[in-house]
Amino acid sequence: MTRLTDPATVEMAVRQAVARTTISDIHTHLFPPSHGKLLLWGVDELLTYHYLVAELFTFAPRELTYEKFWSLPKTAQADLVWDHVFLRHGGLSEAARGIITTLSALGLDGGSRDLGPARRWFAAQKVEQYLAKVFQIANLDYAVMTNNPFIAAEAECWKAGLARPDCLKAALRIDTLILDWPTAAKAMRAGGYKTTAAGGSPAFAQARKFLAEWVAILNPVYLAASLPPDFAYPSRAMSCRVMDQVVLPTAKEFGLPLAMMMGVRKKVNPALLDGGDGVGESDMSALQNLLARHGDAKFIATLLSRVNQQELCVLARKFGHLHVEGCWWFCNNPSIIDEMTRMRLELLGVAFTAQHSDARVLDQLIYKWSHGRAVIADVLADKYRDLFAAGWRPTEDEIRRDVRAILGGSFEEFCKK
Ligand code: RAT
Ligand code: ZN
Repeated sequence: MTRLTDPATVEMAVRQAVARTTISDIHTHLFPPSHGKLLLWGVDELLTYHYLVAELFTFAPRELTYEKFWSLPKTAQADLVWDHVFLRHGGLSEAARGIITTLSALGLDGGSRDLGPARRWFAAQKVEQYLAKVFQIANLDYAVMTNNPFIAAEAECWKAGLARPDCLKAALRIDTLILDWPTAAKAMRAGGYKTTAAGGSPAFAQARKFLAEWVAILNPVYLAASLPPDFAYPSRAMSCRVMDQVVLPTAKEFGLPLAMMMGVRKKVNPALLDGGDGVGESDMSALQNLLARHGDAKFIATLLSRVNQQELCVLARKFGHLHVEGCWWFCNNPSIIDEMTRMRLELLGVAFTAQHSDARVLDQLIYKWSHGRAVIADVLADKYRDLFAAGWRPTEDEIRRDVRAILGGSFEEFCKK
């Protein structure tokens, strides 16, 4: 392939590649359509996304209590978000803009003040075909789900062997196991495993069997846990014993990376339900110690606090068995994605995954990726311009390869190595 010899052509090739590359979305909260109500989709689910419910309560009058809001039917909750976040105030937040991007991309009137037409349009969709349409608009090959065997409603669907489309891969989510052993032990006991609240070697051996069973059921791409800012390793805490005697041996046995999602202050405001968690700066020595002691395991990390991002990149330069991914949750905003993606390219080249959608509602794949692609294209265009100015002349193939790398390719290479 010929080398591109003028900067305008390079920029065009970069923007085209970002727009056209098929993305692998490595962290979502989607479910197979066969799992029924677990898979959220449609305009009322979009409007009641916990990011927007939290925003509603920044505006809502005092008479609208949390209890009152949660007691309403979904459509009435959605109406309240629509009224306060979009009609009485400009929907300028990232989550609010996302609704408008999504409706417009689906061919609906993004400027309408009336939810009626959108509601009628969604009511006429069939979920299986709609899923394929959303994947095609977002241009994804697959999305990785979050599969929690400690949630009974989820576990039942998997045990029933319901169909799963190829475009949805699993991730085995184990927060409960690491952070709340007594509850995990109780759930495993209910499944026939001899686990005791006190833990200990025989109970941990049973927990490893439990995980092995779920690895067989789900065929996950990785194991994952969301952890608080003060998560420490090593320590005398039960979480550390579970890590050493259950989680890491399982990860190593099956060659599965352990995804550390660090920095969540759980239930800062429990009344907001899913929207009630906050953020804190993580003690990165926990991750550093894990990496230093377990060179034979693989780790993926996404950090919730903006403050931790540089330290995370530096760790990834020190340890090849760490893969950095995503601008997570409160970092999934254009200004922060821009900053983080620049820093990652500057420190890591293309050995990272720029973003995951974290979509909880199927339709969110559309806006999370259209917004994400726009920022990533701007950043890459700048970086290629600087490289061109330094004397490098890339080919279109090389540009496409690098774009794919940060949108799924590097992750796949990491999982294979
Ligand atoms: O972004 C979110 O939707 C959060 O509520 C969490 O789901 C977070 O992404 C997680 O996976 O724990
Ligand atoms: Zn998530």
